[in-house]
Amino acid sequence: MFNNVVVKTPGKSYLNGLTTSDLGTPDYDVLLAQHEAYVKALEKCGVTVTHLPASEEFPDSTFVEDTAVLTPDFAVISNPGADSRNREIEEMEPVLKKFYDKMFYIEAPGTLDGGDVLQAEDCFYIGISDRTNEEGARQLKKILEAEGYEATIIPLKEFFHLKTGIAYVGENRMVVAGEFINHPAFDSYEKIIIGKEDEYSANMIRVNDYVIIPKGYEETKRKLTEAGYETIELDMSEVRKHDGGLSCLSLRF
Ligand code: CIR
Repeated sequence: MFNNVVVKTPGKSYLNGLTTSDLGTPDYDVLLAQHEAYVKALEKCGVTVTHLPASEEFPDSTFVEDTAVLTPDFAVISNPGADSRNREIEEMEPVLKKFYDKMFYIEAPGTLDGGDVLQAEDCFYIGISDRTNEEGARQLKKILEAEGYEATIIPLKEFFHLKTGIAYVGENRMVVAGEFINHPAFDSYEKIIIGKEDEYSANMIRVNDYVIIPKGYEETKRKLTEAGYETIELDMSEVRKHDGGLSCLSLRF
């Protein structure tokens, strides 16, 4: 159960942010409308939304997920692996301090993006990617284990972030794509498998009674409906142009 989320309006500088995609330049007005629809969907899920203003200094800072790892009892401030994003944590730390007394920090030379961290009940999975290095993953594992959670480190082969290709939707079910479909770390879960052409839709979020999925993936929607979930579909076109997905746009706790 999530009670709170933090989101941040994308700034105009979003257009100068990082991307590996060849999907074209985002349309800022459409992006704002998509972000507003995202916030409305979260409100429908019953959470209180802390809505931060845009920060033009950090073009990618609407992707708040990368700045922290949150549990009910403590927050871990990450150390984002992209230089242009690293200081986003300076804007997020004071916000999270209002909610948490217990704070931990990933410290250099460790780097970690929250997009590389997946929680499934008491188990965490930590991806090693271009953004999260071994040292960062090791630091987070140590913090989590000391707090009573299990943590497994997963070196990524192809995906950008761990959660680019996997989501936990509750009831011991993992939504998996690509390199995670046959990954032994997820053998104990019931799997909802996403095909190659629908890979983008593996980044979805379960928020209380709903699973929010990207619009335009009928097969994915069908699989979730069949498994008993109520879905909300959102157009993510302008977010996708900068390698973002549904999970990236919020911190949920
Ligand atoms: C970046 O390259 O950092 C952003 N353009 C996209 C970040 C996406 N975040 C995420 O998957 N958690």
